[in-house]
Amino acid sequence: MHSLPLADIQLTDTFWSRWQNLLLDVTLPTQFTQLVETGRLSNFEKAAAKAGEFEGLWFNDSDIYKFAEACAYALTIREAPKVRECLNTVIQKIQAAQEPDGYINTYFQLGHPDMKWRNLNMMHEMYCGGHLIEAGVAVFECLGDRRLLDVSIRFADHVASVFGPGKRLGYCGHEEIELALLELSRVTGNATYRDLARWMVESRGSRPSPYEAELLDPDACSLWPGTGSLLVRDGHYIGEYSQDHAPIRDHTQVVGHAVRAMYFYIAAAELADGTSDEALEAALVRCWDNLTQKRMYVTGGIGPSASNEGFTADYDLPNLSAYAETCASCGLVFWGRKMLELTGNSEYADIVERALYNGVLSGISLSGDHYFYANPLESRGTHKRTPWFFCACCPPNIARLIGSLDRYVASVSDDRFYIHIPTGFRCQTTIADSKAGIEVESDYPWSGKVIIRFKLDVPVRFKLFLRIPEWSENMEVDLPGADEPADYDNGYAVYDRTWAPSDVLKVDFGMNPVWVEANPKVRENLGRVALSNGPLIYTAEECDLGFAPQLFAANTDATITVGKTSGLPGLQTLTVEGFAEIEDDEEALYPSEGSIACREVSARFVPYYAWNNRGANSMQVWVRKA
Ligand code: FUB
Ligand code: ZN
Repeated sequence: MHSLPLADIQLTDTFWSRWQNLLLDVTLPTQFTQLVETGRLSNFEKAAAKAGEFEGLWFNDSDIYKFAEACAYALTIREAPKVRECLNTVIQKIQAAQEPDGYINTYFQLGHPDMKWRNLNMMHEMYCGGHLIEAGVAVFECLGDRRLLDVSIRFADHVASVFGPGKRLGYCGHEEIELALLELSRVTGNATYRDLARWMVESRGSRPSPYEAELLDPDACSLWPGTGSLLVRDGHYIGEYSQDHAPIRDHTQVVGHAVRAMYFYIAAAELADGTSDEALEAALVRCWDNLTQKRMYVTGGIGPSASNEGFTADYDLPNLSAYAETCASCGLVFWGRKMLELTGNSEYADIVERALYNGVLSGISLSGDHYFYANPLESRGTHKRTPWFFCACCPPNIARLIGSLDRYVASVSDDRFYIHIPTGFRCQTTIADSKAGIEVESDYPWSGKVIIRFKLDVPVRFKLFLRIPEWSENMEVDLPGADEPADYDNGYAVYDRTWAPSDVLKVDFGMNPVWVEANPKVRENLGRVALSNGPLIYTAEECDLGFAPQLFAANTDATITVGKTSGLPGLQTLTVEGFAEIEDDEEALYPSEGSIACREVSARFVPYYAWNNRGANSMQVWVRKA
């Protein structure tokens, strides 16, 4: 199965179209201002002029590329002259900065021209180049503009002239180029890029690692003095930080830097797709299962630790100190889509949905111009979204994901049409060699009621695969004229029939608020519960409760009421019953048991993604159970 080209599908629901409109009107214009004001764009001007000092972090070029990619996607949603102008400016600056041999990386061009490709593990040259390629492909496919694609091809050819079988053994410490080369190969039809990507994926983890030599090279290490600290343990090279600990087929767990790991596995899944490489697919499934069954927050956040921006141990999921980088959840969504395409199994779509509606979306403010880098599940009031970061990987990552959301809701394959996320959309595509229009009307994620309308010129026989969400306990279907029940396949309800031109399928997934518990091995959450409703995880904020949510204990037997709050228009809230300790300034530090007074309270919970939009205040996802 594959996603529809972005031009063939439009999100029409009030939930995501709001984010996509914000993307065009607020998010991208304000990001462009940041790219200019922080010197990211002028680094390209300086590189073109071969004069001036590089400003910022050594991988800042990637922010420009991800921004360009997001603009390309956004412009398929609708025309926006300001965004088109920003994109055009960016493309021109990139073109001008590329060296005649195809090399482009303004950090090295401006400050270290003699040190190119010397510290592959930490210096991100191929990582930045990978984002360039993704942008080149997006601008070409979405807008028919080849300029960045040509820059990308020249860069990829340059990389292929230095690295590869019979040449130098080397691959980037931060994966990204592998998946980008695969995209480039798909678009250009040039198998060289695919072969290079495969070689990079397969070479990682072999011994000796090319990074071991880099660690012995003082000049290479001087580029980033912390290079060894993340790769070496007890004096031995480990490589986990960069997933260089073992060859891919021997991977059993997700380790190291979370974003690196996600991008690596995306490429590996793409390589496994369409082949019968069972060992590769098995390794991917093992790592996915380890991640989603033992190392993922209930929000779809991943990578609990700030020190390596990544993974620690099974069930280690601290709430207050959770790193759960926005980029890592974006990466999980990207990888989940590839696993879904590889296996056809709805459990991947379940995780994509979980991450999208929770851990990813919390990364951006409701106003579309403030961001979280880390996405904790508890706050004592010290967290606050900001308009930008010195290390600003997350804002353009979430922008490119919001711009390309349409890729995650539906897919097509020969005589099958898949609906993975039943948000409102309309599309025009070809199914079973016939033109088909399909429209979904829903109020997702606020309601599980969905209407699917078929717009066909003539009756067409095809299979509709409708994902049954993991949270749906009681699905009701109304399909006039259908006398046979649906088949079930890999978590999808399958309707195999000749569809009439104006058929209508109505579904109610039965969305109800539910309390969930964590595996007791997640020690942090013992005796705690989290509130969910359909795809959304809810959270308690002090501004709703009038007291810190840490004082609250939920009565999980009591009725939960669906409502609204004027502070967060358009959102559904859930009001639950429970108890709260009364804080008393006179109370001793250690009073005798039973002497702290409690009162019965109602507590309004809001969707997790929407927390921290009414000022900084205490927040808690996993509340105590009364
Ligand atoms: O290193 C490039 C990006 O910056 C990573 O993906 C993020 O984790 C941040 O370190
Ligand atoms: Zn990030």
